[in-house]
Amino acid sequence: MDRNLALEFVRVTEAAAVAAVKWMGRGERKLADGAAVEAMRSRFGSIDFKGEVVIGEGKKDEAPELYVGEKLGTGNGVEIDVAVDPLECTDSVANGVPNAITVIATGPKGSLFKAPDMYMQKIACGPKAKGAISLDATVKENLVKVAAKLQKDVEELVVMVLDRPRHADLIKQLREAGARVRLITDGDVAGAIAPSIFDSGIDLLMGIGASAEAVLASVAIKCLGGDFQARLAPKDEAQKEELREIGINDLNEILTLDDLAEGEDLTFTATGVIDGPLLKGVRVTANHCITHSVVMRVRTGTVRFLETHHKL
Ligand code: VTB
Repeated sequence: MDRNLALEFVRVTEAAAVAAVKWMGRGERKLADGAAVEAMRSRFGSIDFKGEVVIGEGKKDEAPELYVGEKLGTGNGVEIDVAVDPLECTDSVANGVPNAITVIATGPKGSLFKAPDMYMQKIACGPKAKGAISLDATVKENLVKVAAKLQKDVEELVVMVLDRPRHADLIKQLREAGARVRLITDGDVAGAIAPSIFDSGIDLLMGIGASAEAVLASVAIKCLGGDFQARLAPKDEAQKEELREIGINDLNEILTLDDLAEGEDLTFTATGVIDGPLLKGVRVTANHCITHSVVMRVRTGTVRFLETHHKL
């Protein structure tokens, strides 16, 4: 892939973040998301590439823009698959709470797992604990193994978990084992990447979140050298049927980083909307709007943090 393409995509996530932040704290999740989607889509249109959305706002009949199957770019240039979350954490923006980002991951045709929209069980750790996590192990076993790799006591571990009733038992098990829990209202893309950021203060992410977020996070975690596992968690028979239709019969299968994002020709681009473990949010000064973004390329392992001052 043209290596400048990843840098082109930062203009797209920046535009979406600037558009979304105008809705911060206004209690309007749909309008915040709509603004991000529109900004993202219009910016994609000016980039020379032949893209197709494989993870997006939903199916064609559910989403007018950035739907799965939508073609992106001018149509000239390389053919790539695109996963987007124009606004990860729409509720956080509506409520003015931390952790919202705009995010894009790309890869060659067929490289990104075309995740049906459903829950996944997830576990993520950083590079030093690579190999120590398993969705087949108990919560305690994971903590003990990760602590050993990090040369810490279990009591020192900090585990990020989405604040949801479905996680009551997980949180109980984490606390009983001695670990500390950091609850987040939304945002398990940044949450899953956080353990791979050396100074995030987060050692693990555990719990159940959305499948699209798992694919997006996996590209960044792969680039940063961390580890991640996911397992599809269909909520009913209809979702199980959806999986059978695309040839997934083994619901116990653990999906690894390579299953979710194959190969090396992968990029991850994100811009902060509201401060989180990965990125600072948008700041507006008298003359500028300042955005904070990250651009990663798996092939080279390059991670670029960009602070951009947009003249108002
Ligand atoms: C998570 C979180 C997202 O969805 O994946 C979550 O990272 C899972 O769904 O920010 P529930 O809200 O049903 O728990 C979000 O909260 C929203 O996409």
